Amino acid sequence: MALCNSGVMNAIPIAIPRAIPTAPTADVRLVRGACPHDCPDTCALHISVQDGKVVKVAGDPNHPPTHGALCTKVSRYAERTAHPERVLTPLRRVGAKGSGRFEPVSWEAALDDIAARLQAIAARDPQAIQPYSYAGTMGLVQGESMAARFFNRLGAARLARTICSEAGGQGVSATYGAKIGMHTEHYTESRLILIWGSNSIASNLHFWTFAQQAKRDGARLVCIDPRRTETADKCDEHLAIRPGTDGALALGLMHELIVHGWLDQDYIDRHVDGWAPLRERALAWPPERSAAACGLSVDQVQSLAQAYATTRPAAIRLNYGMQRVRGGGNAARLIALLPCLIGAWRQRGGGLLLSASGWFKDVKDDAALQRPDLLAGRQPRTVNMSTIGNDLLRPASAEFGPKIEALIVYNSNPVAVAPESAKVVAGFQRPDLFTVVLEHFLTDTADLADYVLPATTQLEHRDVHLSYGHTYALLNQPAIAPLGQAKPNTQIFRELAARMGFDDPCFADSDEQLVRQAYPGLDHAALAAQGWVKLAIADAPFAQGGFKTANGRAQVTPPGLALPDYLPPYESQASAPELARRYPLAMISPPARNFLNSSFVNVKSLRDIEGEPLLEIHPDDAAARAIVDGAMLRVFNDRGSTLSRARINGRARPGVVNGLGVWWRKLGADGSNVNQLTSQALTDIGDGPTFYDCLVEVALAT
Ligand SMILES: Nc1nc2c(c(=O)[nH]1)N[C@H]1C(S)=C(S)[C@@H](COP(=O)(O)OP(=O)(O)OC[C@H]3O[C@@H](n4cnc5c(=O)[nH]c(N)nc54)[C@H](O)[C@@H]3O)O[C@H]1N2
Ligand SMILES: Nc1nc2c(c(=O)[nH]1)N[C@H]1C(S)=C(S)[C@@H](COP(=O)(O)OP(=O)(O)OC[C@H]3O[C@@H](n4cnc5c(=O)[nH]c(N)nc54)[C@H](O)[C@@H]3O)O[C@H]1N2
Ligand SMILES: [Mo]
Repeated sequence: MALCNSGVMNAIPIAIPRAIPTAPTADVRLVRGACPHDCPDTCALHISVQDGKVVKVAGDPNHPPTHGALCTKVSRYAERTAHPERVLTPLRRVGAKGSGRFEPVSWEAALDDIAARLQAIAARDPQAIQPYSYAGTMGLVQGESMAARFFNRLGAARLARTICSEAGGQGVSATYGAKIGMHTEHYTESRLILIWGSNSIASNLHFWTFAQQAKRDGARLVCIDPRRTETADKCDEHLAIRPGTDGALALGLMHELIVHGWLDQDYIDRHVDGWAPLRERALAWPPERSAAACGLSVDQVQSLAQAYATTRPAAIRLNYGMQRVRGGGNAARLIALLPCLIGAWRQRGGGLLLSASGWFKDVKDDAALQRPDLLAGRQPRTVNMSTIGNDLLRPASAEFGPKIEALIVYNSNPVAVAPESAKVVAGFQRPDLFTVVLEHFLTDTADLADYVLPATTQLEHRDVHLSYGHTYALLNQPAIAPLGQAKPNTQIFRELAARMGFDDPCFADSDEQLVRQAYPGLDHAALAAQGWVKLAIADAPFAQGGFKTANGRAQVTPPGLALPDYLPPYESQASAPELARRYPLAMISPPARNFLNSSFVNVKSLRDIEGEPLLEIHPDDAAARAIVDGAMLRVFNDRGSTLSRARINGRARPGVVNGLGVWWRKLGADGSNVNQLTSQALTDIGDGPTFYDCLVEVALAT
């Protein structure tokens, strides 16, 4: 890696390195891999192996979107894999649930007992068995392949995987027909970039490299974020919008585009359906109204509109931070229309990117991998992962169906990451709930399990990847043998299937076969040789329209949806004044830079950088409560309370506090984390969580 000797991108890079060959020494074997984490960047990895041990994890300098640089977290991936606290044998609970006391058992004993318990429940109603998984690994094979086959064959309840991106993802898909957008590399050519709801330096580092390149070439960067993030620090302008008001800003911008004659009417006429009624609605949003809703100045709204309308190419990097609020789906739809209104798509450095994952639909085959046909016509109920707190506590009813009797968790840490933790914890603590957790570590969730099964990490198993931030498919080859008795998720479900008597041939498919089934449309020889393959996508994909909607036009009001509008947060001064009298501060809980959701919180070198759970607060809000920097705070609302250290560092805007997440509860100050405060209310579109739609009050802890 040409930027810094360690190969670690701790600091902001100064140039995009040119491809350089990697030259392993004689006894060091190079294995091509992919970073498995839930991040838009999905880096291509070069893993150096010597004597059966990983000696180095580096970026692949030839992979165009990630160009050899790794984040601080993943450059320490070997440390995470070899961590002394890895779970390396199956564990069975001894003592009370949640006591955290386990004994090692053999795989045979664990799987025999689990299969027997599941069979007994399934004999009554398989829908009482609930899988719970998310993107702990984003691999298509270790994510949802054998596991999905297993649960489909069983007829278990289904899971609505909403915890992250449904509101924004569905909002953009409704508009463009899929989760598709600009190529990340082309942001180097943009002359204006709106970084909207994204702390790119923390969560989309390689995009940031391209944005920096653009900036050096004269581009203007504008950050739209309630928090003055590390990214905002480095932009030309920061608009510290109130949480959950992005839709009002988009409507204010549209107003200006209309009244100043800045619309690309030709692009709209050719490539957009349904603009006329939205045009009327936007005319009711003069900059004064928009600015008042967003907590910005009128001038900020006007100048942003002017810059956006008059600079080419103009690009938006939208990220999921703006959609974890009541109106997140509508806001994403409104923002997704902006590049259509000014014809920004005509240039490849213009347009918008929220997610690129929809591009991969053309080459992958989820049905071959997950086999929904194994449901054989059954339609089990679906439980929303964002309301697992409520649903674990629900009794059987005609509407809900059976009580949840068993929970199988893999690739997720719901006790730490799901909203309204008091209920999530109470649910997991139910003595009559049978819980199995496939994990690397004894997370907060694993602590509440009946069985913990040791899973392999990315260095120990095979997988194949897509990306939601670029347009390259990647292969991950196993670098080392599984540590201890760890097994890949696929193998654990294969062995469980055998014990359940599932003899369909698909349960015998190997991981190599699953890799091919996942991507029938790819050149697997090239994938193996190079580690990654670029998808064939036009440079300026919508220059002539060609969205993935039914008629190829962007949709203002797709079938089944209302005309997009600004929906204020559930919880804010303006929309819930009664609640705001008791809880006057809006809390957002964006990720701490050195954690990835709750992953890496247990890696000490990274936890030491973050220190402890922090709550950033504006000096005025602090002074009003006699809070000084470094004071221990109690943060609370009707749902609960948590302790955090006060940080008065200029990053919080008035009226908003930033509780950086997502800490493991047991490593926090009082055995809880920010999700003690967040609510299970759902977004307007997609039934997603509303982590950043949350009023709190703060007081000195006594
Ligand atoms: N280091 C690191 N990288 C990550 C992650 C991580 O936890 N750590 N998480 C990964 C995951 S799961 C995802 S989904 C992706 C994307 O992950 P996101 O969680 O979207 O990551 P951020 O880029 O931090 O974006 C959140 C930003 O949105 C801001 N924000 C909060 N509320 C609002 C609002 O109402 N409006 C606007 N405009 N902004 C708001 C926050 O202050 C924050 O800066 O990143 C991934 N990458
Ligand atoms: N307050 C608040 N809460 C949030 C967010 C926020 O911004 N604020 N962000 C939300 C978002 S965007 C998301 S995506 C969710 C993420 O929530 P999760 O998807 O639960 O992500 P992680 O917390 O990283 O937990 C993933 C777990 O999977 C395990 N794992 C990794 N690889 C494997 C594997 O190969 N096999 C097995 N069996 N396990 C594996 C890891 O060890 C880790 O414990 O959190 C959400 N929660
Ligand atoms: Mo996410």
